[in-house]
Amino acid sequence: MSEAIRTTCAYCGVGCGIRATPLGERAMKVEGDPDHPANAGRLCSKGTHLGETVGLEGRLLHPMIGNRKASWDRALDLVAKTFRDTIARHGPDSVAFYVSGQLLTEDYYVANKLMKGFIGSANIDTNSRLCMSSAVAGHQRAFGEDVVPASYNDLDAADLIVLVGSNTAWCHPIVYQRIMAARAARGTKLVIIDPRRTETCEEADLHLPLRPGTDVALMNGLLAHVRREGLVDQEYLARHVAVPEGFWDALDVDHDLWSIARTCDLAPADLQRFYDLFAATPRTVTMFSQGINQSIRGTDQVNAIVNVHLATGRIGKPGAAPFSITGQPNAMGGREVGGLASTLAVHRGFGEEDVADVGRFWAAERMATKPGLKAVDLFREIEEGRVKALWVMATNPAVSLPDAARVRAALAKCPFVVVSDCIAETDTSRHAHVRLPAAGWGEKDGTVTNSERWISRQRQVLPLAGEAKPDWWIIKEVGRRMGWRTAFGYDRPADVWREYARLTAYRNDGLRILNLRDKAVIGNADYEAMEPFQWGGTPFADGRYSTPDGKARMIPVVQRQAEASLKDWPMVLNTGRYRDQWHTMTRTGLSPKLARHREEPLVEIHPDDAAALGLADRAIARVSTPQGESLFRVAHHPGQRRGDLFTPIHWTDQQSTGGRTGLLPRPLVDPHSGQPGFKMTPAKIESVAVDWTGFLIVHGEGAAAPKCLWATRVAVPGGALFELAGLGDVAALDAALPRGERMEACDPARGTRRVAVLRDGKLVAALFLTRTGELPSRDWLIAQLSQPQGPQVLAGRAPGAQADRGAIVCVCFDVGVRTIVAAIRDQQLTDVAAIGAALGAGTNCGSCRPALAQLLAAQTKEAVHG
Ligand SMILES: Nc1nc2c(c(=O)[nH]1)N[C@H]1C(S)=C(S)[C@@H](COP(=O)(O)OP(=O)(O)OC[C@H]3O[C@@H](n4cnc5c(=O)[nH]c(N)nc54)[C@H](O)[C@@H]3O)O[C@H]1N2
Ligand SMILES: Nc1nc2c(c(=O)[nH]1)N[C@H]1C(S)=C(S)[C@@H](COP(=O)(O)OP(=O)(O)OC[C@H]3O[C@@H](n4cnc5c(=O)[nH]c(N)nc54)[C@H](O)[C@@H]3O)O[C@H]1N2
Ligand code: SF4
Ligand SMILES: [Mo]
Repeated sequence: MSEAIRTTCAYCGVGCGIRATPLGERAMKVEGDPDHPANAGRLCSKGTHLGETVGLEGRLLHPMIGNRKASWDRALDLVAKTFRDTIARHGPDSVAFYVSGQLLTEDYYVANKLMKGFIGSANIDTNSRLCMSSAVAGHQRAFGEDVVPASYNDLDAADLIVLVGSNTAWCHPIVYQRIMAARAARGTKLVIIDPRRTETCEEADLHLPLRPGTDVALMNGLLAHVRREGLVDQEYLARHVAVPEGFWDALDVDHDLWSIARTCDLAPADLQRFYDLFAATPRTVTMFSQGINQSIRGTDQVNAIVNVHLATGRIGKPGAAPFSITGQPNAMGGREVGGLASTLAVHRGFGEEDVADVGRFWAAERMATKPGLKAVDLFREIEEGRVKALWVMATNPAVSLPDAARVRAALAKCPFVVVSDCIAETDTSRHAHVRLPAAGWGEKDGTVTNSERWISRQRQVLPLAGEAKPDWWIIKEVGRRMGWRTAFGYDRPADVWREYARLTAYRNDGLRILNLRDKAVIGNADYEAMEPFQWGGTPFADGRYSTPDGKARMIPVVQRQAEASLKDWPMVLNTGRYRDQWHTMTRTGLSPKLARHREEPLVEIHPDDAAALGLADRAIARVSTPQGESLFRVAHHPGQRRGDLFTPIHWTDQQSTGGRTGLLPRPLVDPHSGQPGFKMTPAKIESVAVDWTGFLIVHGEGAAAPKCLWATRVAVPGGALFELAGLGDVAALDAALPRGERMEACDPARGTRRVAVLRDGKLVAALFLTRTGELPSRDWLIAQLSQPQGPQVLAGRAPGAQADRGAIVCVCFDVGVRTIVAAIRDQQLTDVAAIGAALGAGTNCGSCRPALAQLLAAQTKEAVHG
């Protein structure tokens, strides 16, 4: 067997180190890297199952012009020529790149240089606009530079951790496990501020289910409280922080506990508990994520948090910091190179001196001199015809931008769309004139920066798929073909790295903390062997900030009136993530194991709201907003606030007839950052009548979805499972069945129909439908695919009773909810470790431990009350 290669996880901003061992051409063994500082060998469910996503299924293997295969030469020439012609005719601002925090730093650097130094426009924006830009703007306002002043070891050193708008247990599971370890070791207190009761709340000391959008009030109230308690660090403020006139006076009005509790719709006693805990605990880390950033007041919300830390001097010290945790594996790298339309490069803006310096360094032909279009504005300009050529790299805006229907219309109208992606068919690439096959994770080579500023190598483990090429190579080839052969003369990622590192050091008189001077002169072999390292150390430890006077800034922020719900839109829609899916599912959707945690896009609603609206659990419902509508499967969830709905962002036209969350949010953005407010959209929900429900299991790849009202696909071993619901005659579904020998059983009294299709005696498809509701477990039937079968397969279960495991909770060991509940009851298990000992659940990646704790709590409650 070959040796393990050290690389970094493809998914979230925790940035876990991985040891990957190639097993032939298209498979690998994946293990946590015990020597990586981010994870010390641990991996969550997504990282653990990365090996299931590196096959060729769905991959784009050749450049395509329209629907025809093309050579790289022809495709690249066409891209270069069309961009050149468009610029010649309509100017540099008539073209744009829309890129991604899933590019490597080297890719990002080359794209940014091409657009801002040679094309002469700053129309390069990234999906980080949807993700981190409010944190960026907040940091810039407060610190003078976009620096995250925290590290994971601050979590180990803290006595109180406050998670604001972060479902850490699902979205940053290894950080969550680190928090749990700190709690076990030293009793660190944990407070969660989130309108929903997520699994992250399961082990917390306190959960504050605040009214959505009231975080500024909550944090300002906290600041007023610490001031009343005499805990403002006057000395720190005097030496290191500029406080605008009138700042404190504004806090004296309406910031008493009762007013804040009313605004935030929280129990005053809970709020008091949090305020007292915070006041009493100097070592506090406040970690925040999309519940804060993805708001039309995101930047103010970030500054409300930072203000409290500055005022109490809880920054730049061990265990004390405001901590913006990043989403994508290289969102931070993108911020560093400057891949946002609102920054130039390497933490520089568009000041005259910055433009001149960077222009000189690049020997730029035509420098951008002003910020470019931010993502939401960019797509509006495309729709209105002002931007005429667009290159999308490593992101799926037809799904992930707000008002996705309009984004699709813009893409359809755009005269020239290029898409670089690993996957052939996405909702975005459907609109591409040219599709360029990009190297995927495991094939790419370069660097990424995680949430705590550690830069790690991603290394190539497998050969490139088909004719795929790395993104940096594709971009520099276009640059060369546009005429800039020297500026884009890179031969390898190390060439790009060295240039980028030199630029961070270029005329950096100490004002910018981002400075990679030490890594700028390394040879190719050293780059190959580069160990993870952290830039910036402990930022602001000396109290010096990256502003002209060296002082941080307190930013006055006020709670705006929470939007009253509108008459026709009585609910508030909140959107976000599932534990085992990644964004638009192009990779996690390939993993049968990951698919089992949540098989369908659900709309979660409080049971009382559901009862009032006549929405049964598992019914199909239509969620509508002023922007659009989509169907979802109803899930009653007592952890939802009354009046709030929650839907996942993952499902696309490729997987489902519904669950299209992207159609629902409004394209409204934060005025400072341009980040959309994805977490609060006025909405309504209504039940949709269906005549029957059912499912179809098909062997093999690429089975077409049956045509009906509701059809969602997930991968299962050897094939696909479709969950179905619809109206009228079910015979139409037969068109989706593969050819073969058919067996059927119908029970008109119960309204059931079961069809099995065999080929050479082996099961290739099973269709089960019912009008009354009862369906067998899918598990047994999935296991029968491509097995020899007879008519008994129509029973839908093994001869002799077979317990239904229920929804899969532990994907590593395939343990279902019913198995766990039965074990808790029958074996009187009382903690998560005991469940692990009995069933294995939770003992590998640990991602399901919060869910196990929840089941334990529910069972205990039942035992007491029932
Ligand atoms: N499994 C998984 N992990 C991921 C990803 C993934 O797709 N899947 N994506 C990665 C990426 S790119 C990102 S950006 C991160 C996102 O990570 P998170 O930010 O943790 O995830 P989200 O589910 O988007 O939203 C976080 C929480 O914000 C809450 N929230 C909504 N409105 C408010 C509010 O007004 N105030 C407060 N305080 N909270 C509110 C929501 O209820 C939700 O629980 O996850 C990363 N990790
Ligand atoms: N309603 C709502 N919308 C949201 C959010 C929300 O919470 N609510 N969250 C927002 C956030 S935080 C984010 S980060 C976005 C994410 O949204 P997207 O960026 O649109 O989602 P992905 O599925 O990650 O898209 C990445 C694409 O790049 C491809 N890809 C992967 N690796 C590579 C590579 O190395 N090179 C190339 N060229 N292609 C590659 C994948 O196949 C995939 O098609 O969604 C945003 N949209
Ligand atoms: S927490 Fe999970 S998804 Fe995130 S980097 Fe680590 S293994 Fe990957
Ligand atoms: Mo993100």
